[in-house]
Amino acid sequence: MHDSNAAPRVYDILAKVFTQEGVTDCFALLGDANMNWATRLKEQGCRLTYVRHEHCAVAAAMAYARKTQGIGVASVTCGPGVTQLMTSLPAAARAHLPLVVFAGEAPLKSGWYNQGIDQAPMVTATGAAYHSLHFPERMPVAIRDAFLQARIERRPVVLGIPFDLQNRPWEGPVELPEPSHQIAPRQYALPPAADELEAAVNLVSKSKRVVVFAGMGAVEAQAGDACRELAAKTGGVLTTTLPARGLFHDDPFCIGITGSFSTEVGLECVKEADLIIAVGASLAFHAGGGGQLWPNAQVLHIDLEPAAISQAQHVAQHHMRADALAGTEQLAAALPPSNSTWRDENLAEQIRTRPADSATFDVEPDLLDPRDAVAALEATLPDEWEMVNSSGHCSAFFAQMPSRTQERFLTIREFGAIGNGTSFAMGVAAARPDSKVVLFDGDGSLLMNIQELETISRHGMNILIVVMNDGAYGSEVHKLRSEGLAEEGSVFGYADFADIAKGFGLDGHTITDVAQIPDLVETFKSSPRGAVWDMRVSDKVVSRITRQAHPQRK
Ligand SMILES: Cc1ncc(C[n+]2csc(CCOP(=O)(O)OP(=O)(O)O)c2C)c(N)n1
Ligand SMILES: [Mg+2]
Repeated sequence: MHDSNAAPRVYDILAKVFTQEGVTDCFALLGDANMNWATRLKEQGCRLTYVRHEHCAVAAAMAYARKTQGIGVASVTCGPGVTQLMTSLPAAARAHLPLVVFAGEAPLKSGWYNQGIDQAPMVTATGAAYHSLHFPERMPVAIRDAFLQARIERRPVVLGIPFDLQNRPWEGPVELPEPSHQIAPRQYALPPAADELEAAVNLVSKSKRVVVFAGMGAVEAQAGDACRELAAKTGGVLTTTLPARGLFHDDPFCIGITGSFSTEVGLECVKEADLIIAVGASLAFHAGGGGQLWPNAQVLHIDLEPAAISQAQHVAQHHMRADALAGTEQLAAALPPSNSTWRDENLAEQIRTRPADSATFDVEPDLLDPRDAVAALEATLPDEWEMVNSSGHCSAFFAQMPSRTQERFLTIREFGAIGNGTSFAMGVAAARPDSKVVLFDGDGSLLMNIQELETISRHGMNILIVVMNDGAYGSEVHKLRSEGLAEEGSVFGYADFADIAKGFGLDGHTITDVAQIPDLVETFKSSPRGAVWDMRVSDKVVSRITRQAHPQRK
């Protein structure tokens, strides 16, 4: 245990600065360059989740940051600890997630160190910021500034601190610097400028078929009700991006996600639209189908950073710079009543009753249609469980759970990497320790970081992993088949996840019939452990977006 009378070392003070920043959770994998600091941080009351791969420390911190709307903190050792982050850091940077990563650096005192590598260019290439801290007395201020930078720039900030410096006696001031929240500029809901509001009112008043399209900016600004009001005032419909899905889950005129995972009704609606009001959405390529989804619509972008060009597409012709809440509220309030006839009982019924995708496939009798599996999960899983969606072809099916709220949902997809599901679920579990967490993942993605089942088990996290096991890299299979190419590198057979789970100390079940699900829900409800459900699904069912993007070659 720590001798409180011992003269403090630099790492003691650095841990205190993190504690003073309000850090209550840190995801870490220890090595020479972070273990002393991390041990002190834990002694000061921070909860440490010790993962089995550094990638997963940062990925878990990403989900934690998203869920708490705070700063995620992770820690890795120098050299190989840092090089493991080359997939998670870009993912965090592109998703605009504020993180502070305490990384070591090789010791300065020796001319050579086997784990030494030039960390800065690798980290900055990912879009994260990198600061080498080489002057102990200034490190507390530099750490405080890193928290400020992460929050303001909404990206990861990596701190490289040579571990020989961390271990030196502290010779700096006794007083710690003021924490970042005390010096940060005030945040407030930026109202629209009068001329932009007036132009927006004119534009919207002239439109007959309005779609209010909300992204994470609308979620974070708590603009859900204001968007509903705006849609009602225009007689239009509501939709969201994939990460914001569920924001309007109980609105009869919500057409679900718009983008790769649109429903059939949703596609028809946006095709008919003459105006898309994008609220707090970055208008990413996939959200608009590369500009194909709404051929007849103008776009009004309400955002703190309204865009003309996004991801190389001309996405919006009209702009209103404002906070999502203030902008949407003021626009709704200023609009005259609409005479649009779009909203009617017929449309509501179509939204309520038509399947997301009505295509039919020849499914093997002993395997599940992924759509039936998801419908059964949707009907059975309790509303209050946190949901985490991962990646792969199966994510198109898992996205169709329209009764679930945004509040209890998380997906982070900006870098398009598989293998993050377990980490994201751990981040959510840490952020919401009193909730059960359900992860929906593919077999390939889960296997990519399967070692984290041990972390889930060891930390007693109450995570249920539902694997859509098609025995394959489904995304690749369907693309290879559409090209008429051999599928060999993408079909591996059905790994037995129930046994794998048990080997890691979790519960494991194989699901071959959706009728098993209600009993398994009851079992998990009363279980303190994590569990894996291995759902055996057919690889014959191809999602709409894959069929469209990769039609069968004639
Ligand atoms: C890190 C990384 N490696 C490879 C890929 C390419 N990739 C995209 S989806 C996918 C298959 C995922 O398989 P699985 O998790 O089983 O989901 P499925 O597509 O079968 O539903 C692969 C390999 C990727 N996106 N990210
Ligand atoms: Mg698969």
